[in-house]
Amino acid sequence: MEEKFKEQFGVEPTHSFFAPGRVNLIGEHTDYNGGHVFPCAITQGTYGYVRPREDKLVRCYSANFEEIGMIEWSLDDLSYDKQDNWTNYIKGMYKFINEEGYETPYGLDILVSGNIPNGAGLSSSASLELLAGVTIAGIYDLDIDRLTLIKLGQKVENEFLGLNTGIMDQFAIGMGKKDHALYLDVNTLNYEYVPAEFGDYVILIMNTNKRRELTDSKYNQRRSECEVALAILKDHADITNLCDLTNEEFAELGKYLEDEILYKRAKHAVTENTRTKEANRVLNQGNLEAFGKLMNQSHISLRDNYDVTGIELDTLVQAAWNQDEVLGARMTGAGMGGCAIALVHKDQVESVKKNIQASYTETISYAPSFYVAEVGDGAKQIQ
Ligand code: GAF
Repeated sequence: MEEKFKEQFGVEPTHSFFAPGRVNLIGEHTDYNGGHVFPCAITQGTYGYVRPREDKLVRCYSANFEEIGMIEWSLDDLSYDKQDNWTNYIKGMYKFINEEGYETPYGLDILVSGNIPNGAGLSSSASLELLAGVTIAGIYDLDIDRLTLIKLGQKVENEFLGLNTGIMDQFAIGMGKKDHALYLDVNTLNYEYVPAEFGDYVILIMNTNKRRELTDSKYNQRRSECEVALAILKDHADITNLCDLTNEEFAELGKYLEDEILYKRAKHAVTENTRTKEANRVLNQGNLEAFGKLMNQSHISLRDNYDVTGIELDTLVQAAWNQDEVLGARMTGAGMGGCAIALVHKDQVESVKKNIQASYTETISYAPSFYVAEVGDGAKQIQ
């Protein structure tokens, strides 16, 4: 990539940075409901090659979107502009870092190159936000703690781009640790690292190859539905978030959600949070069978209660469930396309892939892609 940088900018880069993607093992659509999540950073991610400039321009080039070409803007105007396309993630980080009082007096040339499949639910956007965060902190030698960068990444998503996501993705990407999953209580932001040890099994990422075009509106809609359900339940229970409830409490209170849609959304949030706590417990005990079953239940709830799976994810996950060498499978991330994960015996990965591919292709008419997840570190400076 140094060569490509030189080709585009005429000089060598002086620094390089990396931010990973993530998979979420379990705990889906719980983060903005004040629950638990259980993601890990993966070794696939986004690289940035950088050189400071003397003027105030930021010039951005992506090796993944060469057809878009160079995009440039000035640090004097950090307002959102649709024309600035993917570079809005970088611009948003500059804006909010500046608003925190940090100074970025000169611009940058930056070449970005990623190997996370784009729009596949492995958090390519949060990866770009955190890449921008560690780059800006590193280049201008700013003393910004990691949690602040994570929160600013979420703010870019929420306030700059208008997607009301929770904090899971930025947290996993900012705090990820090699060979560890991150068990996070989103309500308190307390977290612990849990060894991502799956014995004879590996996490197989299965990409539906369906892009998630409609994700944004459906995601925001789910979030609003949960807010309405919470407002109703607050009249009957002393709670701050849906995930404050146990399954048993919800069994009592659910009757107040007369609208079936609201009932199902809330039921997912509550039961998924319970499953996530249970998944942490059984993984710590090395009980992979139990972990796999929780993954399956999670998918079923995302399909039947939360309605964020769709035919592609359901077909892929069902094909995985049909394999004896698979302990569990579920969609990961926001859903509605994107990726699923399966816990597969390490000696059977090739045959499992072959069978899943055949069955998926028969129904969907195009093939899925597969990657064995390697759990890696969070965002960092490389050079
Ligand atoms: C997306 C969001 F960015 C996360 O905050 C989370 O809500 C996830 O969907 C669903 O669990 O990745």
